[in-house]
Amino acid sequence: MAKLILTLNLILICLQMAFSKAVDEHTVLLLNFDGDSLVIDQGVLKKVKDLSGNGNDAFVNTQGGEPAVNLTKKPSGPPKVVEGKFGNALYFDGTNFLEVPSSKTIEITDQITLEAWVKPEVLSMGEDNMTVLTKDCSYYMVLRENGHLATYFYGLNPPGYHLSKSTLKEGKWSHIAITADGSKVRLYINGKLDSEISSSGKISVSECGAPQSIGIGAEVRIPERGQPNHRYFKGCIDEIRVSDTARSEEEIKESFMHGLQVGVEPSDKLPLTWGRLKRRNER
Ligand SMILES: [Ca+2]
Repeated sequence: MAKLILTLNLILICLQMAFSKAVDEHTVLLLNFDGDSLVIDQGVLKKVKDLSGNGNDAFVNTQGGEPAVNLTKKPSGPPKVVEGKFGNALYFDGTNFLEVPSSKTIEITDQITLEAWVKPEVLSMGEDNMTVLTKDCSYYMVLRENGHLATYFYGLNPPGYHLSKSTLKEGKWSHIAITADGSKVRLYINGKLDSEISSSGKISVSECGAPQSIGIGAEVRIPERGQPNHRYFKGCIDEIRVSDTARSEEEIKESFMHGLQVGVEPSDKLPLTWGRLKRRNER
C-alpha cells in the first residue's frame, strides 16, 4: 500500500512539473483565451487579459490602446470566441484583430520565443503576410507564401523573411514557434525543429520611431505610424506565448503536447488535466 501511495505521489509530482511551466520569469505575454481572461461587457468582447503577470492585456480592434481611427477595413466586430485547441480560441474573420500596446517587457532585443496554435481558414488573404503575431518594426510571426511559417526580425542579420520548409494546412490546427538566441533563428512546427538560420545582431525595438504595438490577427499600425493596419488573418488562434528567452526544443515540444496550463491550483490541476487529455484524445 505504501508503495502504491508513493508511486501515485510520484506520478502526481511529475504531472505537476510537466504542466507548471507555462509562466516562468521569462514569460512576458500569455493569452490562452480561456475563462476569466476574456473580458466581456454586455456580450461584447473588449479585452483579453495577459496571464503572464506583466499586464500586457490585448485590446480588441484598437490602435495605441484607443479606439481605432486609421483602418483599411472596418472590423465586423470583435473576434468570435470559439472552441480552441485547448479550451477557447478566438476566430479572426480577416477584418478584426487584437492589440497589445508596447511596454518594456515586450520590447525584446536579445533572446525571444514566439509561440501559438493556429487553424488558418485560408492560406492567403491576398496580401504578402497573414499576421499571427507581429510587433511592427521589431518581430514577426506570420504565414506567408501559401502556408509557410515565416519570421522577420528587424535588426538581425541576415535581414529579410525566413520561411519554414514545411507548410501549414487549411482548416487544421498547427503549433508554431519561432526562437532567436543571438546566433540562430529557429522555426518549429508541431513541436519539431523545421529549419534554422545563422543570425547576428540585436532585435530592434524602435526602428520606426516609437516602439510599436503587438498586433494579433493583423499588423497594427498605431496612429503615430501614420499608416493603416494590414496583413489580416482569417482563422483561429489559440495559446499565444511570448518569452524573453530562446526556449529549447524540449520546452516547445512541451507546449505542443500539453498546452499552456495557467491559473490552476495544484489541487484542481489534476482533474482538469485528465479532462483535457481525454478531450484531446477524443479529437
Ligand atoms: Ca485556449
